[in-house]
Amino acid sequence: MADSRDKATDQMKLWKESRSSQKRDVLTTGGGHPVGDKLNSQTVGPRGPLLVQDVVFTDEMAHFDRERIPERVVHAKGAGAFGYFEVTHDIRCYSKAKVFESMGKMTPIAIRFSTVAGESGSADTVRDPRGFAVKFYTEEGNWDLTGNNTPIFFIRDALLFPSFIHSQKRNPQTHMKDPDMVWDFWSLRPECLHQVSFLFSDRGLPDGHRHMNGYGSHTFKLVNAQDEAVYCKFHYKTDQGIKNLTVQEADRLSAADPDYGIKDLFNSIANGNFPSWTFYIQVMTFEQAESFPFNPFDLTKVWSHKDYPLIPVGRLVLNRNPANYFAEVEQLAFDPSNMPPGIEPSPDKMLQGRLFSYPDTHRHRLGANYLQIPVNCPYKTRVSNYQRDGPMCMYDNQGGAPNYFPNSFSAPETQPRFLESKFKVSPDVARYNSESEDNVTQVREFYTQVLNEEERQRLCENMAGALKGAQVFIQKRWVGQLMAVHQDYGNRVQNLLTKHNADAQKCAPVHVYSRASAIAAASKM
Ligand code: HDE
Repeated sequence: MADSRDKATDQMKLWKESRSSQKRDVLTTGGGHPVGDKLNSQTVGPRGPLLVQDVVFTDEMAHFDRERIPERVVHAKGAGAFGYFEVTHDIRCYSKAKVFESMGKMTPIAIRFSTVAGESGSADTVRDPRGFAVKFYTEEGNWDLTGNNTPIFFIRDALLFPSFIHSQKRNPQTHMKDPDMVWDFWSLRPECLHQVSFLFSDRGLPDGHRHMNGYGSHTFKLVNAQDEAVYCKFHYKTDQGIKNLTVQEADRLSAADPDYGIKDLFNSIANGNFPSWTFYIQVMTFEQAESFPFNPFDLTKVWSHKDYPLIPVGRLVLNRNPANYFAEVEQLAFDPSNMPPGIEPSPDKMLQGRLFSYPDTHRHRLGANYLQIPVNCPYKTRVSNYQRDGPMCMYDNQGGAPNYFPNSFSAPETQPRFLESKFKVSPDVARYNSESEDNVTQVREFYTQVLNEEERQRLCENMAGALKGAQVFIQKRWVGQLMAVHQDYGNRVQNLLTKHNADAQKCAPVHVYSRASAIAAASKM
């Protein structure tokens, strides 16, 4: 029986076998003092009480009391692994970034996959977008491509993100997931239509983390050695092939094997079956962006692959499991503002909002010196700056080097060749309303041209099955949004809902007490 266990399940056994010497280490306290007895606390007589002088006890308990750090406010459940990015095609005409510097160049990477709305202990196989974040450890600082498994997103203005996430997480009173909140928000913001349609299609339930694509999603800017810039999008396509779960299988796994995604990734790597993704870019010139039929920085829309073909760049390969989950995955901190020279942000309002949010959350979750944690540290370069001190400063704190700038003592200085590319802006500063910037054309194309008949039917069934939990006025508002996409889309979901609502009526209790009838009944008592 033991032979049929997989490597993730057998981790303890494999760890023991991997040790060069079978001799056991001496147990110590956190301070390194050898411990004589770890099973019995020091007490006055066999029945207690305990002694404050029992530092074996206090050292153990005080550390345990502080074991948890805040979980990520979104994307709390995840799996991580390490590997490399290899350049297979020359894109130096677009970007001077070191990571693309020469053919065959390999750059170490870390990747974390995640679900979005669930907590750290939630099931891996729920319908949710998947995070697909890649950290490249480059010689000019880390590059974090903190993407998802979809090329689009629910909203196009970062100001809405906290409310959007609140609506997807727990109700403030019941602490339960609340379909009214979920569908109320989506139906009030029609820019969600594209991402919600993607989410309720088959791709909303990927089969583990290896069988899905990743996307940088936003529009970025690439800058070459001549300081010429283009806009760009990043795509990483799975070499394992796309595989999705059926609703029934995903539900079964949620109960029977909630860590399905983590386990699949761990075992695949442990068995030497290294997952990989082919890495592409799409490129748009500034002139093309000027005459583009819609806002090229709108994260709720894609760029046509026909007009802006995928250009191959390289491949991402994962070949090492984390040696310790907390150290290397829980503390792994991605930040879209981690961009080395040659890669820059576009004006995308969502990307701009993220440039602030991520390092801000890391300072709260991991502390001001989170960039000194080994898995986050830009170890391919040497950090030289004027930042000093702060909690958990782990290195030499830059020793005796001056801690102010400018100075006269040969301490690090700025170099003009690393200046960001220049760009012109002219419009007025204002709060521009982006709610109705064509929310339907690309969704209509997705519904009528990307999906086949069976896929359309499954999308409508999945959507109606979730939407039925919301109040009828919210259902109606959402169906109204679908009608604006395509009558068939709206009608199908409405018909399925009508059936669900009628079935619910049949099952409803005969006496439904309203607040008024309850008060009337009470007054008769
Ligand atoms: Fe995130 N997001 N996000 N997000 N996101 C976080 O950062 C945020 C968005 C994504 O494996 C948080 O470290 C804002 C788009 C991934 O550790 C937080 C906005 C995309 C991960 C945060 C977005 C993502 C996060 C929570 C709107 C795909 C997990 C903990 C402007 C392109 C990374 C953390 C990992 C995590 C903020 C929208 C992907 C709070 C404000 C769009 C893959 O900072």
